[in-house]
Formats: sequence, C-alpha cells, structure tokens
Amino acid sequence: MNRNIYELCFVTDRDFLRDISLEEAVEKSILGGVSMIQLREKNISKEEFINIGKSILQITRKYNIPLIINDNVSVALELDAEGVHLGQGDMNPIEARKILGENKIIGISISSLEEFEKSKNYPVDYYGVGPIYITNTKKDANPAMGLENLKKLKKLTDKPLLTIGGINVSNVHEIIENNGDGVAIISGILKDENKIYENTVNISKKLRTSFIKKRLDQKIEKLREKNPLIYHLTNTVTINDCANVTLAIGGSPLMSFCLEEIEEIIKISNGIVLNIGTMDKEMRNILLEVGKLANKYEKPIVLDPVGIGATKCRKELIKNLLENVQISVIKGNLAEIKSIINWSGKSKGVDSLDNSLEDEILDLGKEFMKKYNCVLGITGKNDYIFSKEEIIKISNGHEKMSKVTGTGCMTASLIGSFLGSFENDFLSTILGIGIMGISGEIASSQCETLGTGSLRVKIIDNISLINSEIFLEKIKIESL
Ligand code: 3NM
Repeated sequence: MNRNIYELCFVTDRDFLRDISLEEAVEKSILGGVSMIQLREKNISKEEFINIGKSILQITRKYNIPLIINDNVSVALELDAEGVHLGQGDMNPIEARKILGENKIIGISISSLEEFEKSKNYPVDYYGVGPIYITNTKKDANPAMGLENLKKLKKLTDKPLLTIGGINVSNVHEIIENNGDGVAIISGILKDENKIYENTVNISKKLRTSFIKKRLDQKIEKLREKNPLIYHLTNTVTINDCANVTLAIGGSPLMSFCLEEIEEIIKISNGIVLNIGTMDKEMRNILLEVGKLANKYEKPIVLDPVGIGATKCRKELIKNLLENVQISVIKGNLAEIKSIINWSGKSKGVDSLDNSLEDEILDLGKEFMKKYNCVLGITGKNDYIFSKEEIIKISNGHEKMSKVTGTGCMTASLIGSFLGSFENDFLSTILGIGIMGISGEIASSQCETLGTGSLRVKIIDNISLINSEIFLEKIKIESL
C-alpha cells in the first residue's frame, strides 16, 4: 500500500524538550506512526541548522520517512532533504522550485481563502493549512480559520491539504471528516516528552480510523445502485435468511447446488458466497468446482468455514479449498479460525468461543495473515478484521443475536454483496460485519418485549433500512 505521506507530520520544536534529545523525539514519533517529519528551527545559524538536519536525516532515512525543512531552501538543498515548507513570507515557491528541482516536495502555508487565491498558481505539492484551531505553540499565528474554511478550500484544489494548529488526539477526526488530507502537529505529540511514542500511536490510530470511516461512506448506496448478483453455495439451515439479507442490502441472491449449471451462473455473478454447513458428498465436490470457476472468471469469494473444528471431514474440505482456490475473504468465529491455523482447534460446533483475550485474537489473526493471502474477519463479542496492512476492531452487536441462527451466514452474504459491488475486500468485510452488528443492535432494542423470532425479522428489517448516514453514525470502529 502506498502510504499518504501527508497523513501525520510531526513538526519539531526543541522548546518542548528537557530530558530527551531531538533525535530521540523524532525516532519515537516515527515508531509511533508519523509519515513525515518537518524540521522547524528558528533563530539559529545556517550552519547549526545543517548540523541538526544531518543528524535527523540519519534517523528519517533509516525508516524511509521524508524530511521537510521549514522555511530554509538553502538548508534543504545542502542536506538534500526530501523537501521544504515555505511560509508566505519566505522564498517564492517558483524560485524554490528552480533551486530544488522537480523531484523535491514543496509546501506553502495558507491561513485563509485569500491567501490560497494568491498562492494557487505556485508550483507546490501541498498546502499547509492553518491554524485550524487556536494554538499556543506559534506565538505569531494567524486567527484560527476553522473547519468550514477547510471544507471550502478542498473544493478549490486537488492538492493535499496538510492542516496545522491546535490539532491533537481529541479533534483529529474532525479534520478528516472536513476533508483535510493530513495533520501536522507539535504540542499534540510533544506535550509530554516522556510519552511521545504513546501520543503518536494514539493520534495515528484515530487518524487511520477516520480515514477508514471516510472510505466506507456511500458504499451501501453504491451497492444498491449496482444490484450485484450474489451466487451462494450455502447450507440449507439458513439459506432463506441469506437470500433475504442479500435482497435487504440491495443485491440479488441466486442459490444453486447443481453442478451442471454453476459455470453459467458464475459467469454472470458479481460475488460468490461459499458456506460449508450441512454439506454432503456432492456439495464437497461442487464447493471446490465453484471455487475454481470463480477464480477462472475472477469473481471474489467469501468463505465461511462453518463449524470447521467439529469434524475431520470439514477440516479436510477447507484445507483443500484453501490449497486450490484463491479466496478473497474468510470469515469465521475464533474457534473456526483457530482450527484453520492449527488444524486441531477445539471447536465443538457452530457456536463461537468468545472468552479469549484480544491479544490472543490479534496474534492468531497475524499468524493467519502470514500464511494466507486474503482478508480475514474474526467475529465474536468484538469483531476483528485483518488485511496485510491494517487491523480493525468493530464493537457493534448485541448478545441476543446469538439466539438467532444464521447471523454468521447472513454476515457472509452481506460481505459477498459488497465484494460483488466494488473492489475492496477489506472495506467489504468491514461493511458486512459492521452492518450485521448495527442491525442486530437496533433490532435487539426494538425487541425488548418480543421473542427471538421477531428479532430475526427485525434484523432483516434493519438491514433493508440502513444507509450510509445510519451506518457511519452507529459504527463503533477502531484501527488497531
Ligand atoms: N504553523 P501545535 S500553527 C508551526 O498556522 C505552526 O501556519 C502554524 O503547533 C500555521 O500543533 C503552528 O502545537 C503551530 O498547535 C502548531
């Protein structure tokens, strides 16, 4: 994944440091997750600036993080740093571009829409936008420009907006919600010099969560517009619910157990749901055939290894599928995923074991990701979704949902529907699992005086009524 280098920029300020060196501060911020360092020095000689820069460059190069020099083009040139950040009163960016060449990053500060108008034709790579909030760190800062102006600016330019000024862990999500592309931070990272790593990790997690939430917007509407055809080869206990849930989210379900017609069906399908529950001898063969055909026609597959730990036969089938078919998403409860990792997990049936600690789940997921090239969703009290680059935790859902059979199978249908409507396995899994959790939560609150039959119906009702607004308001998601 190409990381957005403007995501989280640490702007240095030695005035905050008492007991640790600038080098240590920079390294801790990098380990905590920053994507760019801006070396900001005031009132020192060029020679001193260069000496500090050389020392910081050794660290940034070690971690492959770009170093941007504040204000001083000649220092940036001499250091061969990755770029320069210019204030409105510094060298004109046209001049700076001539000196530094096309390959260096040049940014310019803008503190109002008027300043943007003046700067919009400069050959810069990004705009430093701020102060967004009131800041005590820069004594001569302009008045806070606020989130509304940030939103307006985004409509005026395609260039990244790197926001600055008063940004910290508690407001960083507002920046992303209002179309900022990243944040540059001093005090939010340095406020306690003994917690630079922790501060950065917390900001970075919140940022990543906000970026993911943003990428989830309008995906439900997109699915409904596309109305993808989702072929299911699934168990006979919950097949009707899977069909209804696929319809409720906006897809078209198609179920078949007939070997003679599956190639025709797969050709016209957008996504495939494979579920091994209630399999028999014939279904074992069809599952493998469907998997191979889906690969042949490049159709994404979600695999639900229902009750895999219960029998040798189920384990062999999943092993066979994983060895011969490229799966896009595997979704299972902890016991099921454990069985896949060690092929000897102690799963009793199709119920999930929820008592394991988060650390154990994370270790298991990471081990799985080393072995298999697909997205993994582990469902339970909290749900965990793993891609090669990211791990997400979802904390929606309600304990009453375990009294309705098939919520797991229905979740696979939701994931399959998203897989069939746009190409992102990770986001599709978050959407599928998240929508089931939210719908279960709302349904449970609507069924306080009703029984579990009504709960099942209400879950489907709420899936049919969900939209991006409800989803983004209710989703409890956290990047880990
Ligand atoms: N430039 P903090 S605000 C260096 O508006 C700087 O251009 C600003 O520090 C601008 O994250 C600022 O502690 C200070 O608020 C940022």
